[in-house]
Amino acid sequence: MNRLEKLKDAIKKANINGYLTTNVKSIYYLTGFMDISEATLFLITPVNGDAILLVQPLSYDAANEKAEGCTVKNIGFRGKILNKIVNEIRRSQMKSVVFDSLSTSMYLKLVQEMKEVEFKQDQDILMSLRRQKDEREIAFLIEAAKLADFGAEAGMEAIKPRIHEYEVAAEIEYAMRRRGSEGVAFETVVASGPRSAYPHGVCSDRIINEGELVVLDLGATYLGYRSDITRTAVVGKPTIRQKKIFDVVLKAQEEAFKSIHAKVRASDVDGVARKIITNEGFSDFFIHSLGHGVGLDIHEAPTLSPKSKEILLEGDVVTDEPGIYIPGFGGVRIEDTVLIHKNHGEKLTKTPYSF
Ligand SMILES: [Mn+2]
Repeated sequence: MNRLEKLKDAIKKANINGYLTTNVKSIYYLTGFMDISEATLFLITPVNGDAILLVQPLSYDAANEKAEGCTVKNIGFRGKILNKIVNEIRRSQMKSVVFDSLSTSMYLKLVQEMKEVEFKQDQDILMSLRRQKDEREIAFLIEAAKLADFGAEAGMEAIKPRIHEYEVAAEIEYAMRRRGSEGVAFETVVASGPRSAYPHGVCSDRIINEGELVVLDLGATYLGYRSDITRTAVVGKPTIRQKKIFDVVLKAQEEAFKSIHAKVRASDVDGVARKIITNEGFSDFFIHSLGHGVGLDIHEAPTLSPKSKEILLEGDVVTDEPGIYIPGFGGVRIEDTVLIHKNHGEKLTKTPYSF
């Protein structure tokens, strides 16, 4: 069954007549056509009948060439998107439509225009299809992870006293780009000294000094698929306290990794890392979830957190990224992108954890 058929099957089971998405990544997932601008693309998938991809004139030729399994229709330069969507929904006689994301104004207009149709919002139907990757997707994710390794290695090599954080970020991004990354998977993080205690510290014009912790968090993109890796370095020789924190985070990361396999609870994997960090007295300083799914989006299902209700499945790709962040002192995070197999996890990112 192809992906559009699987989606139809899922909406049919939920007793819904059609699916409407504007999400560019979901449209790429379903049709193979990637556009850059959201809200100019609408994929309407009736349970009975062909999917219709409505595109702006500037995307029409590319969509026609790339999109598979659907009919591509041009909205037209002066065409009204709303009218086109209404026409398609009426033509296929849908009485209930699920959408994942619509602008508030578009939603209100649709509800106003078609009082006879029930519109419901749901992210899970499609995301639960997207989370388990097939062989082709896994090949792309492996490539994205390899590119991230090039970036991480370049970043580790670039770190030295008196260099700016942004210079390290430039080396990371250049190394990935010149080996084929389509762009960063997310804003590159180079966070040094006290800034390393900010988990989402992006990168600044700060100058890195001898003896400081430096957190590098980065990812590449390959054919739309993303990777995510974090390494922490120290400039020169680590202090006893820096080394202690590094060792605790590394142990938490490795033990959590060993606990990963299909059918384990995502919250249990988080628990393995959290227990190690808690037993060492750092529980107040591990201030985020252990990990998240990675695919066309950098954050997608499943989530590895204490509150997660999800069970890991074969083909899930998730991050394993514990951290300890001490305000004013600095932080350590170590992260790999991990593919879930039946009986074990497989690290897709492989840069050594040197410290
Ligand atoms: Mn991450």
